[in-house]
Amino acid sequence: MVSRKRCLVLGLTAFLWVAHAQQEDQKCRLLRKFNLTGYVEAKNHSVVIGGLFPIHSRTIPTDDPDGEPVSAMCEGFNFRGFRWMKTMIHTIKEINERKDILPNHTLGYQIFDTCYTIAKTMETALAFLTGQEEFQPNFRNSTGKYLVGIIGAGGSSLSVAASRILGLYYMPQVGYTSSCPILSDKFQFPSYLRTIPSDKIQSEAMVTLIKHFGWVWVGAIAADDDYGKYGVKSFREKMESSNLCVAFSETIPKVYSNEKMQNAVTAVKKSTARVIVLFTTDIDLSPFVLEVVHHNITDRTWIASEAWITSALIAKPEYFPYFGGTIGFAVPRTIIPGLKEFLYDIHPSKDPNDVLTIEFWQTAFNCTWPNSSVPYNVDHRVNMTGKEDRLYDMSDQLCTGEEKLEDLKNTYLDVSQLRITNNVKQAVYAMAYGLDRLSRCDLPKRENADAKCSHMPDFEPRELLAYLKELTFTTHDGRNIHFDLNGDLESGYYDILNWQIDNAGEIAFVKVGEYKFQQSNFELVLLKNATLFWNTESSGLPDSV
Ligand code: TCR
Repeated sequence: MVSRKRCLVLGLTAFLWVAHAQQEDQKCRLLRKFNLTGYVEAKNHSVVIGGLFPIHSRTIPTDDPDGEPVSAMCEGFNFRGFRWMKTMIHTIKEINERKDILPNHTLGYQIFDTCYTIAKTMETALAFLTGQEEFQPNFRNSTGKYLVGIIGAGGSSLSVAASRILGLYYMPQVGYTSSCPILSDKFQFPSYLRTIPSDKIQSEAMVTLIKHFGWVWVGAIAADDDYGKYGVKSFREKMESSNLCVAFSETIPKVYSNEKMQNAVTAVKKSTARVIVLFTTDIDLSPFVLEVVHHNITDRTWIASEAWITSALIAKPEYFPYFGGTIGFAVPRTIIPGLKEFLYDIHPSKDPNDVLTIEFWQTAFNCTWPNSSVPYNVDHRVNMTGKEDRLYDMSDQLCTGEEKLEDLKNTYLDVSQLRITNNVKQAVYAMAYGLDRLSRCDLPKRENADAKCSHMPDFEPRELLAYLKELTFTTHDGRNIHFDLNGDLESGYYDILNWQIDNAGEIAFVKVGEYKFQQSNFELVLLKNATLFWNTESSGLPDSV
């Protein structure tokens, strides 16, 4: 086992060294210390599950290409990603307390922040497999901790990157939010499964909705990443095969480009299409929203992809004149017993080394934790005017520790829309049920060469993968989860939500229907008594012909 691990390290090092040597003609000197943050609890557990979450939104640009290659620092604390990560820990605790799943084993975890960037995600994947940082439980490490699989890695571009490395070793990876259709390709991503439907289904759902309302001329805007581009690609294909027309197709830049942004805005303004699909995450969408407001673009109906339909970042009352009437898809919502209490059980005084909790506290309460070295909210983002966006600076107000979580109105604590959060929970359960079957030698029905009676915890990653393929289980809220051979959900549904304004002047996500799918069959159901809000002058159904 040890020699195998060493082999892995050397293999990767050699590869990186060659690339480096070609550039600089130096001797074998490859130093790039990983700079990763996260949580680990491995001691006293049989196996370890890895987790990848976007606890920050980006890395801080480093502009010294001649110096040592450095591992970037992160910024932009992401409360939603932090909640997802806490949900993984909560689920593992719950499973460890249950007597009916893995009664003789307990699960540990090793979680990293991806900072929502590909580079950081690659570092984490390498760290998982090679164990470059000694304290980390890696693939097979000397303390006998076994990394059995990874939950994650957040956005599709990140999962694709991680999966290209993890897949080489058939290391099981269960995604909770990466929905890009290419991840279904088992030739490229042999060990990837997910608890979110592929966007192949969502784009089909969008076209079905468009047909239902009689629209034929629809614009499309994508984020400049795998999610946006493949989402719109699949949407276009479905539109074409239904003889409907895509009026324009634009991308929203991820890094500042006024030119690209204006191209997208101009396309919207010039086109006669009144209905526009927006395939992007909320973080990438927000600069575009500001442009829509700035250009006073009203009288459009936006079809939302799942990633922004319930986003607090976009669903603000001040944007309602522009985005009211938005209609789109969301993964099912649930209530997770005990999660709220678990989320509230957080305080920076518990552990002075828990830098993420300190940063959480500082950011949430706009204060600086005494004697902490955690940078507070300096923001190096380049805004759409091309300037560095120093939105916040160190607060000179010290935190007292008496700040009240109850007073916060914060995404982290908002448990009213647990959707992707539930996908995280189910991804952890999938891994646990797979391990449970493996430990009991409950062989999958289909004949599968890799599925055999393996010894827990000492087994190869692909042996667990064999148990995960075509795994079926029932969730805490009675849903049935079944992975097909590509690791995709075989059946499920989306909620169809419509943005309306409630009596308190807040945006309400009103459920107006469902889109159900089962293998290649699907059904669009609009609730009979649902009233839709349309953002048109007449308040009637928009025309887009
Ligand atoms: N799939 C996106 C990422 C994403 C997301 C979200 C991010 C989805 N839903 C909700 C934040 C919040 C759907 C991807 O990249 O595949």
